[in-house]
Amino acid sequence: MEQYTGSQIVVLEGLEAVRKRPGMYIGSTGTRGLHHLIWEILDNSIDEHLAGFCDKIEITLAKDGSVIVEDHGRGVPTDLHPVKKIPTIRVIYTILHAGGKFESDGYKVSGGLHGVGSSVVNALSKWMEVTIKRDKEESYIRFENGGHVAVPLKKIGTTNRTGTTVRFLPDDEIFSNTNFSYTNVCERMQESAFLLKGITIEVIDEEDEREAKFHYERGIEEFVEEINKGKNTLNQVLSIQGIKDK
Ligand code: 0RA
Repeated sequence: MEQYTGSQIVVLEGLEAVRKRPGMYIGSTGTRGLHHLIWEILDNSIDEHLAGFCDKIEITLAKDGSVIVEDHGRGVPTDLHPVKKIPTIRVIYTILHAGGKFESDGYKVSGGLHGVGSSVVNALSKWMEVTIKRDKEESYIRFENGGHVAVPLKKIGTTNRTGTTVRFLPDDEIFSNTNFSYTNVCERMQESAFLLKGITIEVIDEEDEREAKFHYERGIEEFVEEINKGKNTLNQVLSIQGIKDK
């Protein structure tokens, strides 16, 4: 266990506030809230896709009840945050954020309920591990019991790839139900894949040994074709795309 400095105590107080009123951050502590944990983690990977650096995301529902979200983006920077002067990884996973609506980020279109992010998931998890592949190095950090650093960021190997893997176990003292629904996750991921044309999203269920892959080159056009299936349509799907003000 690490020694805590003043600013780290403030961080832990923030995460403790999330544990006191989880509903304020994720809507509920039932099945819906539980699944929101995945959507929040996914949010960062989708932002990386929107920035043009991530074409594949894998979600694994692991046998131990944890969820693994792996993206093939640039990887979370492993150095100090340029503004906050603490490791960027801690900014993302331990500091509460106001949420997309209040931060002037016009590119945030992915769907966390309140856009409050990964630190909320960490706060509501028994443990969370983040593995980063970046700059030819593989690095690892582990948090336990609602966001306390258990293993500080360290190099664990070398790699030629880039990306971020987040694995977390929802806290069963917070959630009334900690069973993720493969069907629910697949439905949401299919919708995301329709909206984010070109991306590949894979969902893997380790317990029941099944998996699904969602990828649509034409996106929303294919979504409309899907809902039109088996119906008499007046015309073919027409899609028009443009860019305004960049
Ligand atoms: C900050 C800066 C950069 C990437 C990310 C964050 C990032 C965060 C997450 C979280 C999950 N997956 C992620 N992928 C990327 C870009 C840094 C650069 O210029 O390379």
